[in-house]
Amino acid sequence: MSELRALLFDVDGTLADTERDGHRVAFNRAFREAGLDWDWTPELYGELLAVTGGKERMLYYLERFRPDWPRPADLAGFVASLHRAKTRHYTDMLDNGAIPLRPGVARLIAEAREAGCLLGIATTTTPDNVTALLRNSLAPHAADWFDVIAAGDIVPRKKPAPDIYLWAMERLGLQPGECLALEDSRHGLDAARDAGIRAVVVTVNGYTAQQDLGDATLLLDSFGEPGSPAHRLGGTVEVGGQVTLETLRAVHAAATD
Ligand code: XBP
Ligand code: MG
Repeated sequence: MSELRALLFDVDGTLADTERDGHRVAFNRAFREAGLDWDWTPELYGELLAVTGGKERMLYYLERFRPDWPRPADLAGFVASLHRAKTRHYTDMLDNGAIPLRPGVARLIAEAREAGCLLGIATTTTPDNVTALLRNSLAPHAADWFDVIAAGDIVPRKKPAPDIYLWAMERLGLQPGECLALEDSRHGLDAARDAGIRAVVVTVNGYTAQQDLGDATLLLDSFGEPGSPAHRLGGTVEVGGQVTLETLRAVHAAATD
């Protein structure tokens, strides 16, 4: 069995609950600014999360919900420019009042750093969004704590494709059996598993709680903090209220032996 060398974190939904009150709001601000009548309610946004990536999600919205909306000649260019505005609104929101990290995230990252475990990010979101979240919600130079930040368009196919995990592991020079992924959704779990990573911890949130995630190595409602314990929803590894590095080593052993 390989040693656990790296923790690979998803961002949206895993590090922080960014979708409903962060990304969704930023999309709507960009739409209003562009004079569009598009309005993504929390419920509609839940359906749109079927597609990862902001540009891809806008195209999916048009295709599925606005078939009659008159397309501009350069639709891809139009969507790319809307998406740049959305990223500006999103990073402004983070700079002006951070979205908090989910319980236990900062504690777990600190423990992993202390132990010399490598840290990576594997996300479909835009790189600027990742650094804005880390800077505002974790620490001013927290992006430097990560040995690899794999994000957004650096790979052609976003999750559930495994590409972003494969890219991150190649950069780290690690094999899938040396890594553990931390995710919040079915798409994320599929991406990690198809990249060969057996050890996957999933912490669900409002948008993913109803998904079928029973094959995660450990399924939880959060990583847990003192006074706000984690509850195990699936998997056999003991959690004891808080996910620690010891818990993750046990998850890795259970998944890879
Ligand atoms: C979440 C996503 C992202 C964000 C929006 O990915 O699918 O597209 O919703 O970000 P993950 P962008 O959970 O893998 O972090 O608009 O920058 O794509
Ligand atoms: Mg996610």
